[in-house]
Amino acid sequence: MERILITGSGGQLGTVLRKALIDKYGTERVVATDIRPRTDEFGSIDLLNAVDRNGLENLIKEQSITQIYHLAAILSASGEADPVRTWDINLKSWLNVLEAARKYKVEKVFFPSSIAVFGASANKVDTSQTEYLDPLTVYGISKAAGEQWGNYYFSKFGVDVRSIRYPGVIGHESLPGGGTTDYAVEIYHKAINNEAYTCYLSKNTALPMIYMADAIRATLELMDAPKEKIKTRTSYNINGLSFTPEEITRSIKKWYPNFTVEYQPDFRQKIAENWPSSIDDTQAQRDWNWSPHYQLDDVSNEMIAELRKKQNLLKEV
Ligand code: AKB
Repeated sequence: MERILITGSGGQLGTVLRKALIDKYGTERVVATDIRPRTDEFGSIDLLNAVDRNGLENLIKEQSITQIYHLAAILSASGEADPVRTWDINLKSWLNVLEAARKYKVEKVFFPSSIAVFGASANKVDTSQTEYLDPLTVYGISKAAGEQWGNYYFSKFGVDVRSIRYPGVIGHESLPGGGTTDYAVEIYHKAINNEAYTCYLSKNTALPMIYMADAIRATLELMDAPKEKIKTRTSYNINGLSFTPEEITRSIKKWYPNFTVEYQPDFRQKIAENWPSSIDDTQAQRDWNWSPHYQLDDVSNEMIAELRKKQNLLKEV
């Protein structure tokens, strides 16, 4: 009988993963938590600060948790405003989760890593699974260290840790916050409101991205894969799609020919320039059959249709 704990349930990925896990396991088996508690049509998101080790352990014990999805984190751009706090939130909470998983014999633990683990030395095109990691941001450092801690708890204590290095995630269900790849969601919101967009990256900066439906499917497929198939216990590269701000603009113009974008690169440009432009995910393909379904025009098509639907519903209210 699975009992699932999610931390960071109110975040961009957490919002959608929570719904997917509720669909899979039922509301009563999913314990959703966040630093900002709230109640919605799917039930309650309870207050949990994952940095509070006792609070986390008590919840795991009381709720007989069998799987943890630890999504609570501060992302690359906002993390730079307070590096020490970012390290504490991203890494201390992860160590708390790993320790609790070891002590209370949690069956599986999911850790979201990121393309932010790569830095200046990495080959930028088709960056490989085993590329050297020299991250530039404190978020990237915390994810690179977090991957190693996951691997350590797996090899030393047998904790079944599974992890994905997410590219930038694009979805219509929730808003990103504080990332370098957020522009790829913001741009659709501007387009459907017939507004111009000012992009904080330069027009030729290619980054790896993934559509939300693919990101959720990857997470569930990895967590469902037989244990012996999981050969990488740090974190898996996964590929979705790659594009530049200019290319996404061109795609959006197929629906909104008058849409305009201005480029005013800020500090996030440097972060993006040190990340890969595309990802090699051969190992995820081989170990657990990963393959993405959405390419750029598929993403635009669905984002625009879904955001328009939401907009029309709001107008009706
Ligand atoms: C960010 O931009 O910080 C995140 C990520 C790529 O991990 N979306």
